Amino acid sequence: MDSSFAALWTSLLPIGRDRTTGGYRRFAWTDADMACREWFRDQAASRGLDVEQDRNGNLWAWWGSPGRDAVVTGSHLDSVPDGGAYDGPLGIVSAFAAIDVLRQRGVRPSLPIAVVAFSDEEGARFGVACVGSRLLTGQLSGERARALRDADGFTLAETLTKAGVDHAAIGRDDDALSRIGTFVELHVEQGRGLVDLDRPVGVATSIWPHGRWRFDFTGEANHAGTTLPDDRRDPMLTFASTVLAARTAVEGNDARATFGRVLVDPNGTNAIPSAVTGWLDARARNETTLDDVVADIGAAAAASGESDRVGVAVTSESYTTVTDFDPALRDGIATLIDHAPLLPTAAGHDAGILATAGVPTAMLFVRNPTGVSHSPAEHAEEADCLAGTDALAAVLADLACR
Ligand code: HGY
Ligand code: MN
Ligand code: MN
Repeated sequence: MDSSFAALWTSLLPIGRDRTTGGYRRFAWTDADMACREWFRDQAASRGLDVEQDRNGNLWAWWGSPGRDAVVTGSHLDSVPDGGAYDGPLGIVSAFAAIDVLRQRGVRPSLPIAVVAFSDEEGARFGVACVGSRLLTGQLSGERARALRDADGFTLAETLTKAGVDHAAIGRDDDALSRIGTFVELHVEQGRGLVDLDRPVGVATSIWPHGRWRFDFTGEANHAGTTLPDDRRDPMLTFASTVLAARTAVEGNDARATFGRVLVDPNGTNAIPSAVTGWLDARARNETTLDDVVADIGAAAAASGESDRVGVAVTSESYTTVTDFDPALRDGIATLIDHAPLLPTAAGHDAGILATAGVPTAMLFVRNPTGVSHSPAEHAEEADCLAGTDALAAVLADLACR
């Protein structure tokens, strides 16, 4: 059976790739993201699928008339800074390729099938992850979303207007939501679970609870050479202690805590900073552990701030509760696709947002030989991607041919 996977994959690969690092910078509503959206429309059009952009900027390509009980598959096209090629796009390329497989086999679904590209899953530009699916399900209000700002000070409202999206209309979309009968997201695995199990494809059991917190450290700018150590109010020092506290807080816990983004003001080599802002990404196997870890880090930051005479303010920017995927759907899918193994993940996904909103949802993972993700080194072998496409095609046929 011919597969269209390679052609789809190759056509998307150059968009938004940085020549120096080889990583992707497909941030929401930038030129690279708009080019990815154009690619999506072209791929849908070449397959005779009708495309619509919903009120929240998510793209849908329909095989069959949009309607209730639709079998929806897809993922996201945006990336983290210098992200890999697979996180997100693999789910969308595999979705189009799976439709091609079904058509080649002469499958005639009785339910509509849709491919969806959710907007701004990574939150790399405006700070909140899964903006498109959170708006769709009402887990993020239009009011809060409109006010989100990027690093250049542009609000999401201004950005949407520039992209031709009516920002006044964003928010929970019951019409779009009520059409989804089932959602299945295929994703590259962001770990080595499938490598250890020696299997190309797996099925998700759950997503760890996770969130993002902004830590603002406020001190006093002063001269790097002439200011005595005891006279300093150095927020970098407090930040550094807090980063170490994050490492300590996860010791012995099934938890992760990462400061991966930092802003320093005024950011001069020979000046003590006046302010440092760091963003904490924290995750854990359960919510009690997550809450304890974040509380420990906050307490450590406050204690260091007191001894350093530095102000500390912690703001929660997003929080996602634990997601347990629909057990019957999950087990049925695993049986259908060659008794694929079941595994949890600590990565967030639009599938988790939909599951939390009550949509029957499942996820397929495709083996990642190194487990590396959110990096240009992220990878999946083509044979495994084809196995993923075949598995997805089998799942879509099973769900849509009732
Ligand atoms: O950050 C995450 O967990 C996901 O990759 N968006
Ligand atoms: Mn990601
Ligand atoms: Mn992803």
